[in-house]
Amino acid sequence: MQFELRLSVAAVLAASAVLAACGQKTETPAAPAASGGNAAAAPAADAQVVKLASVAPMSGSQAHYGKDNANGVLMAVDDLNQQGVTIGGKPVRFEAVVEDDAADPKQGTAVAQKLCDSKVNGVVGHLNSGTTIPASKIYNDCELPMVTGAATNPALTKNGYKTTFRIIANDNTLGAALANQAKAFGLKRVAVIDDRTAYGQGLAEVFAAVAKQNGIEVVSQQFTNDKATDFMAILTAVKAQNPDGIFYGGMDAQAGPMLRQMEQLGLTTQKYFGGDGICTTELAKLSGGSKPLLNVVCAEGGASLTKMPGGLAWRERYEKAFPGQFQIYSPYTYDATMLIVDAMKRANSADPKVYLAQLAASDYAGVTSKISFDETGDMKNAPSTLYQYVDGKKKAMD
Ligand code: ABU
Repeated sequence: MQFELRLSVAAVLAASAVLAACGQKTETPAAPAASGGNAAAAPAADAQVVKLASVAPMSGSQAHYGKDNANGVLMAVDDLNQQGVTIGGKPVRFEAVVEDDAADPKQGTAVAQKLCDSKVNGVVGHLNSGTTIPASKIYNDCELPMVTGAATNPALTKNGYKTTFRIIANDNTLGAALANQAKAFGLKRVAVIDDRTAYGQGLAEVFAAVAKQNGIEVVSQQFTNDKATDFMAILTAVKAQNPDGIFYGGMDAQAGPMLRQMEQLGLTTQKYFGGDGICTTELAKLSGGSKPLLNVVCAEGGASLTKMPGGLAWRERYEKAFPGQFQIYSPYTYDATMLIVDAMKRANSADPKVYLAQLAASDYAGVTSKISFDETGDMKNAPSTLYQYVDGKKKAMD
């Protein structure tokens, strides 16, 4: 399913019901919500239009991540329109363009080409490393900057593309942090499972390599895929090796049912490690209150909300605008949107070819962190945080 939205925060709430009902493109008039309804500051109807795209899975089992990502962009666009931004001396009206790549690499490249052809001014996305890496070539070819706040495979920034930026820590950091925590727990034998995606496989390889360096034996390696829901066979094979920890490289749509099936097999004492892909609000629901949720340790490539410069106040505003929809990446997609516009302002231009140099030179104080980039487009000094689930809620370990 592909669709496109150009609307403000409140409008997307109304639109989502329409989308769910008929799966069609929809457009809805602006109606500020996240800003507190300060309509007086809204830009003139004849202002220059600057289009900012959010690309993520908006359909399928990962739609909850995509919705959260899009919400971050919508909230930023609403805030910008309330601020009354001028670029190159002209007032600007920002529009969010929400695209669905369905977590599918082919659909991801098709969407990227569509955004190049339709001449949007900047891209926030994609979410999955498996879609972001191939899409990054297309954006580079059409000189359209993309900033991801979710895709963590280190390879994303290794192609020399000047248009590719990431504002969270990558999987080298996350995999190592998890393997070091396994050592700190005193674990000796771990099983490693991954979903064979660019993200899941890459993260599992980092975890396994650092675990081995830490003197931990990898006693079983198993593979699944990002559509699977039945893990009984691989968990039975894992159980036979008697591990004291299980690592899963993949997303929450698989990790949730896997935790339930671990309980059914009596795998209730093993620590369960995963990256940011499982570190969501949704994991608690998907695991159905099973005991192994208490054993989860997941790593995220940023500071906890309490340690983010503007985290808690921002989170409160998000909850008002999008009740019950917070997952994980929306603070980053919010900052990515603001970061792109900050570069436009400093360049006095919304032309991607003109503001790109300013984006690369960013030194931006965001809600999540101070953001600047190394020469590859990766964030400098990106923090990371380990979490556990307490009473069904994600809680930072430090
Ligand atoms: N970073 C986890 C989920 C997105 C991805 O990298 O595939």
